[in-house]
Amino acid sequence: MRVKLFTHTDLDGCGAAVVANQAFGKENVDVTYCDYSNVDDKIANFITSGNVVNYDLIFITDISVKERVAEMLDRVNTFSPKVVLLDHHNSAIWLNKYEWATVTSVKLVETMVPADGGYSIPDGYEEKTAGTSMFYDYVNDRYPLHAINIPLESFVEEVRRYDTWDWFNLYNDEHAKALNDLLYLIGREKFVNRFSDNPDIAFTDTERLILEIEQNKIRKYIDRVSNTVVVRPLQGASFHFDNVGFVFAEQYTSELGNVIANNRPELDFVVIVNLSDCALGFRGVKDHIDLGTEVAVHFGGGGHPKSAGAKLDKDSLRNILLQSMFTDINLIRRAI
Ligand SMILES: [Mn+2]
Repeated sequence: MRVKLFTHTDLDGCGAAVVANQAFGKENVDVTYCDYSNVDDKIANFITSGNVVNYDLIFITDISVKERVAEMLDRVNTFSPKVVLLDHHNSAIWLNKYEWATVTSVKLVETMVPADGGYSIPDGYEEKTAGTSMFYDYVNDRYPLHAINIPLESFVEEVRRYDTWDWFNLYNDEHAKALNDLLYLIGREKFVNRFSDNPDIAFTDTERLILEIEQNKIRKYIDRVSNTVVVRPLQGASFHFDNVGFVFAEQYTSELGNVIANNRPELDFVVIVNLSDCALGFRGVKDHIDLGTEVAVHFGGGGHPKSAGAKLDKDSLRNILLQSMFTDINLIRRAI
């Protein structure tokens, strides 16, 4: 059985690659990692190259395609039904019109609740889905002999918790967060190989050491950079805030923003200016300020109420530099 997998580049996408390797055997699986910027081209090229005939199954997980490519996939599937797309992003829900696509952000988990009469009645709750968990469920239903595997089940659940933020909102599961850290520290290829060979989520001594070194680096960086916050007013067409904390940083920006916002309650929120990535990050903890719809949109960005972002165009970057002390050498001297 030859399997082609197109999957997202993040932890949830990599988790699907681990599931595929475990279920079908690494030697039978070809993985192509995709971002939203290139997923349509990669899949369209795959189809037009005629490569489709070399595979028995074609999976697309944790990412979706635009209508043009969906139509191409539909033609492939009409000819030979082997395409399966599994995604949990609501923006792709329209793909459900194709029989080969399943897009859902929740699944009903059935539980048994003891009733008064001493017997159990079925009950359930909605659990957030992830690409990896949807793919695992799919494979487990159809190819159970390959897939039943207790460590893999725990791995899948950790990936799901991380991707849906259930790790933070429901479980306070730092291990799930560490799993994501490990991916970015050792790289996608090593990470996928490690968990394909051994899905046990208990970290080895070496992995623990790598994570610990990184944690120390983050702590030192945050200690150093959070001392450089400048408080300024910020005004837009529909908002005015007197105490906004500005900080320049290009690493660990989301951790940094959270720490400053939590430690400095006098600030309305924090703006992390990342000059090398031309990006602005907004972090806050105040319930009455919606950073996504009130503030980030003003900069052409968006996001969530307490965590949002925007891109800085080259002109804005130039303005920041022109208005900064770099234009006045006397200010620099005074600062020194
Ligand atoms: Mn995902």
